Amino acid sequence: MAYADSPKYTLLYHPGIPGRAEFIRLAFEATGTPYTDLANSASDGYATVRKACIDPDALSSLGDNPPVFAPPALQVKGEGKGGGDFLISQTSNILSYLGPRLGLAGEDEADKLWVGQVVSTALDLNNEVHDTHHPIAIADYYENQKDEALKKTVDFRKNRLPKFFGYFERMLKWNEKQQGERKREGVYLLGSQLTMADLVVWQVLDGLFFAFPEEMKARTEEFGLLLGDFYGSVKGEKGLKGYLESERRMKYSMGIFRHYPELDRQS
Ligand SMILES: N[C@@H](CCC(=O)N[C@@H](CS)C(=O)NCC(=O)O)C(=O)O
Repeated sequence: MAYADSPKYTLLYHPGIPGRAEFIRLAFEATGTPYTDLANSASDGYATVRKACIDPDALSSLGDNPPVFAPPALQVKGEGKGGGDFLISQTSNILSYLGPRLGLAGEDEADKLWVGQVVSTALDLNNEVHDTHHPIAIADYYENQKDEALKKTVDFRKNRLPKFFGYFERMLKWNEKQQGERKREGVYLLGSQLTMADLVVWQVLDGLFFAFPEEMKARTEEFGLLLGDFYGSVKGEKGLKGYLESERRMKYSMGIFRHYPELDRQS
């Protein structure tokens, strides 16, 4: 596709895994926003991602943009300071940039900040999930840190999961009260329509269902509002449903959400 006809947004990330880029994909997919997923769509796409986001010696990125520490990054056509492309990184930063532009940040300034607050909390949980299988060294194999991973995961499942789930349920209950009789199409964390908060929390829950199926089954009764009503409602959202059933939705494998049966709840 010629540059002039290409979508405004390009996502730069590793190929073949949902990873942290999935939060950004969900925002595009749920709103029907065109985007290019560079490493998954062009044969030399990942070379560009590596140059822009992974080169440890880079003193700039994609033209005049500052260096990036790690993917994901978002390229926005023509929005750079000198008229070139704009490049930003850090998942939470990208999501707060896109939120108001895609209509996923609520209705006013307070909503925008509250959406950011829930998104940041869900991304904290996402990081803790990652640390269950890599508690010691990010660049080393899981097999070399199995004992520590088990200790970390037992605490995570026992203490951290219910703390995060309890918080998200309190958000759902708070929002239900705020909305009163207002008509809503689904179950939301903030306001009466889908926001970035719903998408990010949903994605972490979905990954947890894959990584710890036994733990999640056991928690479903206790957190029915979150793991039943909310999870099911967001999954069925217009725009998202088709994507989740499509081939574009990549499978979990060796990314943040991994299924190691020995780390799951033992019956
Ligand atoms: N806090 C960053 C974390 C970025 C990150 O850890 N990216 C991973 C892929 S999901 C990566 O490639 N990391 C390489 C590294 O940290 O050395 C974000 O949310 O964007």
